[in-house]
Amino acid sequence: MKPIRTVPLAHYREYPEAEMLERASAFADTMSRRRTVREFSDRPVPRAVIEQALRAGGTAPSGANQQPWRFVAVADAGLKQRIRAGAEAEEREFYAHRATPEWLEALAPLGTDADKPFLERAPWLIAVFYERWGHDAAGRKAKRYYPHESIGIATGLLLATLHHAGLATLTHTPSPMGFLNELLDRPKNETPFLLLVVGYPERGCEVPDIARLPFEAYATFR
Ligand code: IYR
Repeated sequence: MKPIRTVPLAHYREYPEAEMLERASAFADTMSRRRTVREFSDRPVPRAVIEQALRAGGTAPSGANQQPWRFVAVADAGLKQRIRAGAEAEEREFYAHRATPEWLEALAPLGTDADKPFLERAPWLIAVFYERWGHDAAGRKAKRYYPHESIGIATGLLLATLHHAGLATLTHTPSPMGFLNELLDRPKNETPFLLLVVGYPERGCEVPDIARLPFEAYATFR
C-alpha cells in the first residue's frame, strides 16, 4: 500500500464466536420478517427515527468514498400529493403502454396497478437520489465512480434500519422519475434512484402470497 494519512481503527468490535453467531442469526431472523407493504396507515412516525435510518444509510461504502447518495425525506402533505400525481401519471403510461405483456405477467402476483394512494397516506416518503457526477475542488465536473453499487448498498442499509426499527416500507420505482427532480428541486447531476414509502402497515394489511428462494438456491459454499 502506498503511504496515506491514517487513523486507528477505533470503533471496530469483535465478539466471541458464539455471540457472533447469535448476533448474525438474530439479525437474519429480523430481516426475514421484512415484507414489502402497499397498504399504509396514516399514523405519524417521528422524524427522529427517519433521521437515524438516514444516518445508517449514509454509512455505506462507496466508490472512492464519494458518497453519492442524497436523501430527501418528505412529510409535507402538499408535496406528497404532487409526488403521487407525478408518479400516477407515469404509472398510467406504464400499465397502459410501456410495459410489455411479459412484464405485466411477471407483476400479476403482486396485484399492482397505476393507483398509488399510499404516496399520500403514508407519513413519510424518502426520495433517494445519487450523483452521477459532482464537482472537484476547482469546480470542474467530476465523474462519480460505481454510483449504482454505492446507492444500492446505501438504500439497502436504510431499508434494513427502517425495518429493524419496526417500520414498513415499499420500494417504489415509478419510471421515469424525472418529476422528482422538479418537485423536490434537485439539480441535474442527481439522478432519482427510487422512492421509499415508509410508515406503519394499515390495520389488517395483507401482502402477496409469494415466497423467498430457499437458501440453497442462492447461496453456495466451496
Ligand atoms: N413501477 C410500477 C410497476 C412495478 C414494477 C416492478 I419490476 C415491481 O416489482 C412492482 C411494480 C408500480 O410501482 O406499480
